[in-house]
Amino acid sequence: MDKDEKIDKKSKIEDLEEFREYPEGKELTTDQGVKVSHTDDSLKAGERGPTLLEDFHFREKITHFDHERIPERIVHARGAGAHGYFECYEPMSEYTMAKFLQEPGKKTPVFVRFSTVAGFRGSADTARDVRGFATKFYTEDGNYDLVGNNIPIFFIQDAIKFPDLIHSVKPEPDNEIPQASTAHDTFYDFVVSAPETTHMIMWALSDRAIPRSYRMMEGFSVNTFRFVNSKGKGRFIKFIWKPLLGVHSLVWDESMKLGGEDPDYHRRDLYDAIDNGNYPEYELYVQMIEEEDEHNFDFDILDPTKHWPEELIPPKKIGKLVLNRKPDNFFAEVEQVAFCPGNVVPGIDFSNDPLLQGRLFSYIDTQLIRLGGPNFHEIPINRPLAPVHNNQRDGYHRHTINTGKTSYFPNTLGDNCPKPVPREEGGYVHYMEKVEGKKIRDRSEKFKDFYSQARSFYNSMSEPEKQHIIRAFHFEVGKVESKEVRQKMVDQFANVDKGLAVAIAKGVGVSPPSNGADSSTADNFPSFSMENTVKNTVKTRKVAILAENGFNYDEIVKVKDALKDAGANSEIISMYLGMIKANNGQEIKVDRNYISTASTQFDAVYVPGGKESVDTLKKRGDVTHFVNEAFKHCKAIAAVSEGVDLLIESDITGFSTSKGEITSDKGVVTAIDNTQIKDFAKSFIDAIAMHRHWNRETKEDIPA
Ligand code: HDE
Repeated sequence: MDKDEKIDKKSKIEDLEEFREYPEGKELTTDQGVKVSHTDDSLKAGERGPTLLEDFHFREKITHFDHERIPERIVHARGAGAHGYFECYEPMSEYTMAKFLQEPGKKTPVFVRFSTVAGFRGSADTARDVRGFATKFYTEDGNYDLVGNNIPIFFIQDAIKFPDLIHSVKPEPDNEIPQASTAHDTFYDFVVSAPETTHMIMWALSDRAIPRSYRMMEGFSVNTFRFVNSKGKGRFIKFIWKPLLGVHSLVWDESMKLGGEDPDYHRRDLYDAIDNGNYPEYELYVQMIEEEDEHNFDFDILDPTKHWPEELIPPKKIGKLVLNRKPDNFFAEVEQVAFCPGNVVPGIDFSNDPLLQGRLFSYIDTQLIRLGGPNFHEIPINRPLAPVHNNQRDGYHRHTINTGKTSYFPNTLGDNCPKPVPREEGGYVHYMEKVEGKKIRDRSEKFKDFYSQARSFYNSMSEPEKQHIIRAFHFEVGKVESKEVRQKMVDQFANVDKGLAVAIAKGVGVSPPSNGADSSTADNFPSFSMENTVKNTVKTRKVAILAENGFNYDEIVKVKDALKDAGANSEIISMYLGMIKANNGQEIKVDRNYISTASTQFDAVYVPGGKESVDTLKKRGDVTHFVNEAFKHCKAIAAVSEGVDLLIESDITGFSTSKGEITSDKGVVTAIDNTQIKDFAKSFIDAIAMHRHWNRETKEDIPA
């Protein structure tokens, strides 16, 4: 088989087949392949006697169990992954020789792992945090890892501070509190002690840090890399993944509740989407800066706390990622996958970004301890599809059986094999950047501007986004016990915007600043705001339909069908699981009851009519809570005929209804009669596509 044929979108899946084990119809054996006759009792000296050492089956079973755990990742411990492929859109040969970016339509297998940073492996998915977005491309030139995050910048400028940052954010060492949360003293103590964190804190306290789904967040390389073409010309680059469904968030109250109601919310969403054939899709963009323009920006392009605004450095769309297969085994694939930003292929190279330089060391170092030795590249999920030949030998868990006598180079006994490959034939040659300078521990002047882009970020936010940021500060800084740290936070963020600092101070019981910056004079970059994202689809959205016996059959079926046609899923919520009967005698299956779900697990709520059904709903506190909460979280809510009475009796305010008309008011869609049910469904779908209706000013007064 020729190489190009081999590395297509399916080949990693096929490569893994050799390692898959299927228990169906199989006999029980020991690890040595000996068939086991009895596994319920250990071998004893008499029925009531001691267990015997010679029971090899017992010893093997217990020993293996005792060693099942490996250390979790020191950061990004909590995650989920999926297989898929990357498809190149257009030839990029002018910029890079990376083979997977040369031909339109060329598909390269990938494995992606999404993660949170701070929480332990068993922590909740929806915690406020940066999300990891790590992609392993199994290219014909070897593995390329794009190990990014869903926020385009980072907290610190130099890798040497990473242990400090992470120690400050992880649970405090005396009591191991809090889990998966930045809202505590040591983290904000670090923030005020290292003001380079300011810009990142603005992003981390924005809605970017509480994504609705892994399928609805961007991915950024964060660090500056380099494209190198076949002529050896280099350009500075950054990568961006953009989700086709747009960038959408949860609201904070919702993400906290989900942490308890469904801690697996994001991984469940990812796997459900793949099961339903709604494959998560993202397009890859690259931003490029010519070497001669390196110094033409207000910020240093090697500074990882600075974003490259799309308005200044327009991203070029170069391909698409599709995730279409769940892992078969979480441990074997998601837990054992080992990413490293240093895994590059010819055509992709590094910059001197000091955060990146440190990362190049850290990832391999951490795999050595986490995966138990230097042969982790042989673990099935990590194995390149490209051939591997070298003189590295032995070590723990070596799989390869190297033949021959020579394991050194140069040699004569082995015809000098394996032989180095010249650049023209695909050998990796590092970019020949000229480097000179004194050995110093310092950073460039532009690195020391900690506030300009933080101001731009704040100035680029819509009003609701600004309010969410202020509330996030109230929550986070409000949890800091040290008044001194709280005061310092206010003083530090006065450098971003005085109004912001005054608002923070009010919420956290410290003095407002007397001076401060005016962010409205800073640059405004619409690309920073999630307000300007895709809002024209309801694909994969989940709608809760609240119904009891006596519901109006047509009002459910027609709306359900319209939602399905638009690509959304709906579920019937009722008091009890089983079937409920419509007012025309037809039955419908209940998907969830109020105990097993909550409004937080849906994007929208629909209340159909049917007098008996609505009369039952109106009597129930958990139903009123359901609609109140959906309203508070700014979700689309629809009700038709008697269903409207439920909304009127709830705490939802600020919407109008009028007989004979379909009214859509801040995402509340109502129709007092059902004569135009199709148009009603259309208005509801439009309201869901908006994602959230942030303009519900009164939502904070809603008791839910
Ligand atoms: Fe990581 N990071 N990181 N990081 N990182 C790890 O590697 C590190 C940074 C990122 O799903 C670790 O295999 C240092 C930035 C992701 O398996 C570790 C520095 C970005 C993942 C490590 C950074 C990332 C990691 C822990 C400062 C965005 C999860 C386990 C210089 C571009 C990968 C592991 C997965 C994981 C070190 C900063 C992304 C300890 C020293 C910036 C997505 O090696």
